[in-house]
Formats: sequence, structure tokens, C-alpha cells
Amino acid sequence: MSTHKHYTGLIDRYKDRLPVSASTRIISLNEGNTPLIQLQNIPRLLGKDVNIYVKFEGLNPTGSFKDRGMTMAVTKAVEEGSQAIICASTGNTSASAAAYAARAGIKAFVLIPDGKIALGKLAQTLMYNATIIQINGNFDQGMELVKEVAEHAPVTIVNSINPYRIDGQKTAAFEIVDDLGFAPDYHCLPVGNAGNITAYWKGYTEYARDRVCGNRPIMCGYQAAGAAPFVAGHKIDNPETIATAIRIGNPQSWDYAWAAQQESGGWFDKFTDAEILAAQKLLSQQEGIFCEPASATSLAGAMRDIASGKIPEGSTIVCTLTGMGLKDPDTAISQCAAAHPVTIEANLDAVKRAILDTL
Ligand code: AN7
Repeated sequence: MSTHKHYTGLIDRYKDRLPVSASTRIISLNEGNTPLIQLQNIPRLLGKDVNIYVKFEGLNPTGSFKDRGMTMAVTKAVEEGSQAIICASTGNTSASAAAYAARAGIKAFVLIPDGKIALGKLAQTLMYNATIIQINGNFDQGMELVKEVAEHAPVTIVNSINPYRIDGQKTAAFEIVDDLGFAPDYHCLPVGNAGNITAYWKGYTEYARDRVCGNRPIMCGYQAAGAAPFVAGHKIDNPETIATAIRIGNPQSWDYAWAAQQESGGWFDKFTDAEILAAQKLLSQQEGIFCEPASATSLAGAMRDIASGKIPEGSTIVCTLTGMGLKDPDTAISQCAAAHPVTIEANLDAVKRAILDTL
């Protein structure tokens, strides 16, 4: 028998810091351990002496950071005897819940806003065979319905109001400190339902408490202009943005996110859809890193705050890229309409001309 030791996911790696025991059956797809990539060309374009890293969470098994929380939430749901999980979702949580339910052999029910889910996320959720319930309403309405129905049906909620989700997701902060050898000065991330900013703050706080790192980063939470309750200071009734992942007006982790902002000395800010898409394109074209629109909000924010000097030169900055670009092919293709591929005759002359025209 092989004694080869291989990576079996973030619960195994960080089990001393997670609520599991030796007898827990771990439901894992080898999530976590995502790359921390240093940007090379964008800092040069900004003309500033800064170290920007991206934590590419789009390389998790279902293509988003949600897998970190989901391995933990589904592991605990199964341990507690649950036969079914449920969530409301803007798309990524539903894909992740569906995958981990399949892995565990239990049922997944997902409530999604009709017509407002990126195509890749819908494809995944269908393939993993979740029961999809589309509602004529938005994420916030779905979330309220999920909380109500869970009181009447034997289903475990796996949205980030489930504390095990936060526990799983805090491991992203551990990985960043373990990779860098220290905590960054600034941590930038998109904020929707606010589970992730809550989780990162919990992770950094735990590592600082245990002296794994000496400091905690300043937390910068960035939202879409049409869905920016933390910038407004109150919930939003009809959130709208092309970044459908963060089309959320009533964040469930409201108080935790404010605590992260206040305790870290950080801030919230908002970005138009055009700014978000420009950052997504810049990251693809300058660095070869393709994230989904919502994820690019973190880079849009870092760039604005570096340019203005709010984030000073000499800083180390980590931006979380929460999801991968293939999640939303429609938005990617429609953004590149001007550079639409041309079709030519299949002969050498035509190919030569096509190349020379471009050079
Ligand atoms: C790519 O899938 O809420 O602030 O239901 O998919 O922790 O909510 C997704 C959120 C950022 C915001 N980036 O994170 C869902 C859902 C991407 C996301 C967020 C989401 P939170």
C-alpha cells in the first residue's frame, strides 16, 4: 500500500484550527492551496513602488472561494446527520453547494434569481444535479425565504450565516501569511453578502493572536456602485450591477464587516460597472489572469487607492480574486466585441495577411 502523503484539502492542512475531530469524515475536493501571484506589469503602469499580489481563488475546485467554506459546512452538516442542504445564491455558492452535496451523497436545494446567474455557474449547478429553484426576485429575497423554509423543513443552510462557512474561509488568510511569511499591509476584496471579509478578518486575527504574524492588514471592502450598502450606510432595496455575484443589497454579515473595517482602520468604496470591467480586462491583458467581473472589484479598488496615495508606496497589498473568468463567458465576450475574431479563407496568403495587418 502506498504511504504517499498528498494534499487533501484545507481541513486536513489546518485541522488544528478548525472544528473537526480525528473521527470526522471530511468532505473535500482538495480545495484551497490557491496561488498567490505577484503582479508584474500593473504596478509598473501605475508608476508606483508597491507589491501587489492576487490570491487567485478562482482556481478552487468549482472555480470560486466558496469551496473553502463549503468543505467545512458540508463536512459538519454530514457529521450532524443532515440529508440535505439549502442556500440562496447569486451563483457561486449554489455551484459549490451542489458539488459538495454530490461528493457527500446528500441533496442540495438552491434558490437563485431568475435570469441573473452567470452562465457558467448555472451550467455547473445543473451538472452537479442540485434542485434549482429560480425565483422572481433577487438574492436578498431568496435569502429571507431560505431562512424561513429552514425552520419548516429538514435542511441545513449553507450560506455564510452558517458559522462553519466562515471557519473554512478564514484559511485563505492563513495561506497568505504562510506564503508571504508575514501579513500584508492592505487586504482588498469585493464585498457582497460580507461573509468573506468577515472570514479573512477572523483568520488574520487568529494568526496575530497566536503570533504567527505580527500585524493584521488594513481591510478594504469594495462594492459595485449599484449595490453598495456599506458605502451608503444602509441596505439597498433594488441592487443592480453587471457583476451579478455581488448584486446584493442586504448583507447578512453586516455587523461583522463593520467590525473588520473599524478594527483594521480600513474603508469601503464603490465602483461603476465600467470601472469593474476595465479592471477585469486590464488584469487579463497585462498579467494573463482571468477572473470574473465581481472579483476585479478588488483590483479596481487597489488601483484607485494606490493612485491617490491612500495606499502609500512601499506597501504590500493582497487582492482576493474570488472567482474565475470562465464563470461568466457572456460578459467576457460582449466586452471584447470590438476585437471580435475575423474569419478568413483557409490558405497561407490569407493567414499571412491577417498576421501582417495586426503587427
Ligand atoms: C465571485 O454565490 O453571495 O461578500 O451567493 O461569488 O462573502 O458575499 C457570492 C458572492 C465576491 C462576495 N465575489 O462575497 C453567492 C454569493 C464573488 C462572489 C462575492 C461573491 P461575500
